[in-house]
Amino acid sequence: MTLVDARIQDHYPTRVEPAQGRGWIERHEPTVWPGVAKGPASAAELTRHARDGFHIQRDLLTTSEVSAALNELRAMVEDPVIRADERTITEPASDEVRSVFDAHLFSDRIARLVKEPRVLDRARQILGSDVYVHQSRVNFMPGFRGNGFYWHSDFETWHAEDGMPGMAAVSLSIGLTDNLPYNGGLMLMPGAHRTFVPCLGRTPDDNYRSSLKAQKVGVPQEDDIAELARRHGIGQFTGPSGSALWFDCNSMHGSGNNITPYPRSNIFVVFNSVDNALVEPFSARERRPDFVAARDFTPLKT
Ligand code: 6CS
Ligand code: FE
Repeated sequence: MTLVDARIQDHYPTRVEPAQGRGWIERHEPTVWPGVAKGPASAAELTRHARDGFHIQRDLLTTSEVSAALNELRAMVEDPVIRADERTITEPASDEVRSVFDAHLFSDRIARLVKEPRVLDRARQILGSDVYVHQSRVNFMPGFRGNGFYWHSDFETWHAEDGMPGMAAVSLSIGLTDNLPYNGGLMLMPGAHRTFVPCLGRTPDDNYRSSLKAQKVGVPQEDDIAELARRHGIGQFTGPSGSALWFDCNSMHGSGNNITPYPRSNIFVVFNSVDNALVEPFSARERRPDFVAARDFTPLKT
């Protein structure tokens, strides 16, 4: 039994038993919210974001910004203290670093970047409100041994395990290396963000300890994925380092393993609307730790 406040209705029941059925639920919320008229995103970009659930921002970072960030982050993960930190996640089959969470707290450079108008004002424009960082991470996706991420909706996890009430969050993935079709470039189904796909299976306690390595619970059934792909097709975020992908919290996305020599390292920051602050998990017995789901809802200011 999850201790969810009865006043907060669960519009997106998930982690259900097969007998409960898992009929798809149409999205209740807009993708691009009203409320913030001005910002760096063009009308065409916002139209594309609303239609597909994502849009690409070329050259968000300059070449020198990319190399400075990459050098700093690669040095960071060589630090034994960082490697021993619980916010550092290694690959399932090796001790290569897969992700480091709280990147905007570890790195002053990333802390500054998330508050710059070229980032913060675009997030506010999409969500139509003040925002805060729900989660940040650096995904290193190393060459040869970088494991991908199976198909999923981030919102499904954030709703079930973090108590995110509605779809009013947007993620930013900034390429620190080239994102290529063959080195684990993120795949997304354009338009699938308008459908919520409930998932089967109760959330195990401390699920994040395994799910951040390889997600097993909270992934859609294969026939759901096949039907979504039939309706929407599959696109992919590719581009030179410095390119950025903005994608809706309910985008259906995944990435393949990286067996090439070329790492696919990205900075990943999730902005949540301050009007969508977390409550208690809707389908888990306990909250996840703050480094995965922040509970400081103070609005970010430039
Ligand atoms: O559980 C989470 O919050 C993370 N898991 C995945 C696969 N994507 C979103 C998020 O970083
Ligand atoms: Fe994800």
